[in-house]
Amino acid sequence: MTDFFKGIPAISFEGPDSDNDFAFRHYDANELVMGKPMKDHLRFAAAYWHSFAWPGGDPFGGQTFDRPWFGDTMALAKMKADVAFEMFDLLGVPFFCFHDADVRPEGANFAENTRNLEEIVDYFAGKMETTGTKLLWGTANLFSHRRFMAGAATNPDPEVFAFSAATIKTCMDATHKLGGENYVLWGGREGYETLLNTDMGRERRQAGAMLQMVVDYKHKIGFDGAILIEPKPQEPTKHQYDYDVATVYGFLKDFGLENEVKVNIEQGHAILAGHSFEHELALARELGIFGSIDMNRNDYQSGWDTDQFPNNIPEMALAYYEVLRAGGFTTGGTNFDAKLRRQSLDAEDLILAHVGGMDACAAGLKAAAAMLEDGKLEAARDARYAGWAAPEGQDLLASDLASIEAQVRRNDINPAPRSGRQERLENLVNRYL
Ligand code: XLS
Ligand code: NI
Ligand code: NI
Repeated sequence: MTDFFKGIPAISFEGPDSDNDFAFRHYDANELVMGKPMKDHLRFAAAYWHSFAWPGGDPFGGQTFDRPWFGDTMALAKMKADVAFEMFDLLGVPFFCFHDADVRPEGANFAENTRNLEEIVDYFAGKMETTGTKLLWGTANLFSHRRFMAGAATNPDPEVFAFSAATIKTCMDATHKLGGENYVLWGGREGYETLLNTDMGRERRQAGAMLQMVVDYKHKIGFDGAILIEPKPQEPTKHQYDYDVATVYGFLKDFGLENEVKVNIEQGHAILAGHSFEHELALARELGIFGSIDMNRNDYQSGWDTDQFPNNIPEMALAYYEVLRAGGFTTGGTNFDAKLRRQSLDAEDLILAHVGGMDACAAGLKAAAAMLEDGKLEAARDARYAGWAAPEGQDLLASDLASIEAQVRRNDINPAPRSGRQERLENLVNRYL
């Protein structure tokens, strides 16, 4: 045991009337929701990078957090792992997620990076074995080091492409070895700052080739988790190629990979793209590429990714409603891609941020399940499209313009507009919260 979380109790469920800050009010891991334990619906994961690697900087100032494991040695990397697994245990989160650069010191070259990663992977394996914590996904950080300033797969320099491909391979190996359930590709700096120096067609083809290699390698090593792309519209580059779910789908279709790759959808990225979280989730479901979620909350006034812990239960209910309508998670889960505010210095801030986030997810999930089980929303939606269930409706889609014209004349079709009843449905949703 380290003494980082000294004095902080393991968090348990005490119910909505509890007065204890260090308790769950809504998240009761084994409570059945639609016949399934909440923990299996939500599949919570903690994000290593925000909780243990981020120093609390912003564009105007550097480190505010003073963590005993900050520094670039293997011994400190192991201390960081000790603390991280203590947090997973205190919270009872079943999963975690990491980038290579979060968990190992940066080496002098590729070989040293890999050695460091492998040593930490073995260390993780021991901890996962004793604590039962599992890996939701691994990923490669191909955006922080200066070599990646112009992108990884989409870099103008083939040597950076090679370094990136090799790094992805080592991170896929690490994820596979640790029994990870997914491998994520967030397009760090895969985008551009100015078209004046950018060959967009070439960069897209490079990204397509890299993704194909990732899929080929997955099959080669027998990794049966999902490969997930995480869309984001801007930041760090002015324009990111994986703008949103629709853009990613177009890219996958272009390279024939739509049956091989799914998406990891992040709340804050959806907002930055000018969508709602539920829009992105629903679209991914309809396109058959829904995979996993990065749960956080973006500031609606800022133009960057604020990665706050989620706490807006009505919004989260709408998100989990779409997740449930997708049939829930298979390999995916709810990863808290969320960080403390930089003034939240204390160890207990880190715990309470997750407690609140987990509780808000649980409350949202329960409301979403009630929305679905009650059936009123589904019935209202079905009723709105009822005309399409009739044979005349079905035949239309297989018809042609000239026949339809004749039909409209013959039957004197003269449609009468009907209310969309939006306010009624919004009022209904509020009753489940
Ligand atoms: C950054 C992304 C990142 C990914 C993993 O905005 O959300 O944290 O989830 O690389
Ligand atoms: Ni993310
Ligand atoms: Ni993000």
